[in-house]
Amino acid sequence: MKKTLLLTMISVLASGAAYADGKLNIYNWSDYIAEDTIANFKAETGIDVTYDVYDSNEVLEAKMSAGSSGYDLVVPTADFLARGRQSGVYADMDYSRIANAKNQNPQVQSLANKQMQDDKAGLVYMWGTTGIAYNEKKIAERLGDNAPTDSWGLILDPANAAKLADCGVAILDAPTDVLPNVIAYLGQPGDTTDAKLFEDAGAVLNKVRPHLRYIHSSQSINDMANGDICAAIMWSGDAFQAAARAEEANNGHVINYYIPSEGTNMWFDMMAIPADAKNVDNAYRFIDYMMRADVAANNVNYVWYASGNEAAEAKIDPEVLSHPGIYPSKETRKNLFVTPVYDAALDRIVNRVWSRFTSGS
Ligand code: N2P
Repeated sequence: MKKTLLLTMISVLASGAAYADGKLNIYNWSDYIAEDTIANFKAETGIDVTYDVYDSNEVLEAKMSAGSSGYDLVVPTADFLARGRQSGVYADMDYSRIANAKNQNPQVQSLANKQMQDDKAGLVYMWGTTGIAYNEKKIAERLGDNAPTDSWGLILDPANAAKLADCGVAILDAPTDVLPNVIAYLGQPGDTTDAKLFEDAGAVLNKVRPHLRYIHSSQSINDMANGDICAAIMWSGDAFQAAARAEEANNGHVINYYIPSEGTNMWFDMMAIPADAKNVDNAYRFIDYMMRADVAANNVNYVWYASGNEAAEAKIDPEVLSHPGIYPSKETRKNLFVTPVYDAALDRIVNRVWSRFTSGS
């Protein structure tokens, strides 16, 4: 009895740090944080972190709308956060509790706030674009010098998709990141809310559908790096992570990413606190930690997405900071649009068009 008590006391003391400050449950995008960030945070604070990942706003939204997710910190894209805020799923962000919020880039944050029409929803973690990643050699072999590696047409023109089918074409399973860009490809404004244009975009995708290897949002990083697919609609940083993995593996695959000249959406992923979060103090401690310039820079240097954090820039690799695909030039930014938050009626149409496309019916 005595011995058990002693042993219990010793183990409580030994793991004291881990229990003293409680828990924190995080739900973030896959491939979206440096490898050592969570371990460093645990070591510094003693907070016991559970870190889960998703690759779809729809999956996150379903979990959040159902309630009692158990998560204290999640990272929805701004349009999804805005809809969640309207239905009371997310708490107000109290910036007075985040000393390092001063590090935020005011322009980027205000673009996101403007999109959400809300300045208490959360802080931009990373932002990026949606574009096309491709395997230089495999595309040249199949499309020659005429490969339109500046256009959505590389994948959205069925004649091209058919020629690339054997080396593998993939599209993100992300309706709100794909449909607006198909609309831009059709020469229409990507920030439209016109239901008819979404139906038109669906028709374009349905023609390409037979030539696709898959529609998935996180599988393409490794597949592109290994040469198992050759062209994919991807998010910027994921494409660069694929390029980096191919380079590290020294497997001869050169992966490029471009922002199509017809334009693309610029999106913002937001650190947000669910209204029913149990470990709110720890969520704020984590956000404040993530907003430290050195921590934010370490994350960017690993994931190759642009940071919402301006103070981090001094510590970001010059190669990343000057990369036109990550921090687009003024010229390219002219082609970027921010989609409005869709209302329930348009959201239904978007989902209907999308499920017709993904199910191939
Ligand atoms: C990270 C994908 C995050 C971008 N792998 C989606 N907004």
